[in-house]
Amino acid sequence: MSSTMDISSILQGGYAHPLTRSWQSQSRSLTKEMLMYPIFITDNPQEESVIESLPGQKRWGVDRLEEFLTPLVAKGLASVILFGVPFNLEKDPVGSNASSPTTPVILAIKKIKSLFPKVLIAVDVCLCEYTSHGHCGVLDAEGLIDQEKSVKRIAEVAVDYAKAGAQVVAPSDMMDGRIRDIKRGLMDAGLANRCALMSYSAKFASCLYGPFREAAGSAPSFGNRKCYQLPPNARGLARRAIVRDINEGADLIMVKPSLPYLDIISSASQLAPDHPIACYQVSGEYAMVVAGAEKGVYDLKEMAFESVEGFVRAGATVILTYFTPQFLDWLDEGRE
Ligand code: PB1
Repeated sequence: MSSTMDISSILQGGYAHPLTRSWQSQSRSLTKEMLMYPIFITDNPQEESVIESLPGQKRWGVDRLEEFLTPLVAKGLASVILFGVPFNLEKDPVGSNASSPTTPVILAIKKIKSLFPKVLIAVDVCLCEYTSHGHCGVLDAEGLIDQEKSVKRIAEVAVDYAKAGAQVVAPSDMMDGRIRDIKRGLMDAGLANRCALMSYSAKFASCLYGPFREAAGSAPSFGNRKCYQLPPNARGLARRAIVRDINEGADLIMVKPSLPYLDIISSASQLAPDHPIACYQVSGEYAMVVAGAEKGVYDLKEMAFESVEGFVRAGATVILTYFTPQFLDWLDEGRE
C-alpha cells in the first residue's frame, strides 16, 4: 500500500535506533571531561561529614581527600572546584583567612596536586565563607559593598590560590572589575600563562543557593546579595556582564544557576563564541532533581541527563554539577 503521507512528514525513521538517536544532538554530547565536581574542604583534617541539605555530598578534611577522590579519579574524574568551609578559622571583616597559608583550600590544592597530578584544580574565589558578616566582599561603614577594597581583596586571594597551584581561579563574588584586577594580579605574579580565569559572569540572586549556604556556613549575617548578584529577570545586565568580563580577560564565562537560565547560557555562547561556556547546576537545582526522583516524579538518572543535556544544548561546554560522581558511572553505562 503506497503511503499517502507527504515525504517531509516522515521523521521517525531518523531516530528509530539508539545510535541514530545519539546522532541527533547537533551540539556536543556530555563527556566526563566536561564535568567539574564541586567539593567542600574543611579545616578539620580528618573530617568526613554528611551535608544534610545536599544528598550524597560531604564535607572533607584534607587528610581524607585521597580515599574520597581515588575511586572517582579511577572512573575518569577530570576536574574539581574547591570550596573552603572553615569551622575553626577566625572570620573577620575582610576575610583574612581566605588565603592564609593554612586555609583549607590552599592545603587541599597542594594535596590534590601531589596525589592526582592529572586532575584539574579549580578554586572558587570569594570572601563569604571567611568574613564575619558573611557577604562576598568588603563592606564600608554603612554596611554596603566597598567596591575598591572588595576587588583588591578578591584579587589578592585569587593570586594566592594560583601561587598555591590552582590551575583555574573562579571568582563567585560578583564584584565589578574583579576580573581585570585578578588578571593583572596573575600577570604581575608571572602566573597568567598557567592559571585560567573562570568568571562567574552571569550569576543571579537565585533562591537556589540554600543547600550550599547550609553546607558552607556562608549565608550573609544580615541583608542579602541582591546588590551584587544579578536580578533573576536581568537578561540585559547578564549580557553586559558577559561582554565586560570577556574584555577584562576572562578565559571562561560561567552562567549560574543553570536550569532557570538556559536562555542566558545560549546568550553567553553567542556573545562569547570563542570562550568555553561553563554553567553551574547549583545546590538547590541538584537537591530539586534528587527530591523529585525520591517522590517518584521521574527516574533520577534520566532527569539528571535531561537537565544537563539541556545545558549542553544551550551552549555549555563545562558543567559544574554535584552529580559528577554518578555521571562518571552513568556515562560508562550508556543510555537507550
Ligand atoms: O551550589 C551552590 O548553591 C553554589 C553557591 C555559590 C557558590 N559559588 C554561591 C552562592 C551564594 O551563596 O550566594 C556562593 C557565593 N560566593
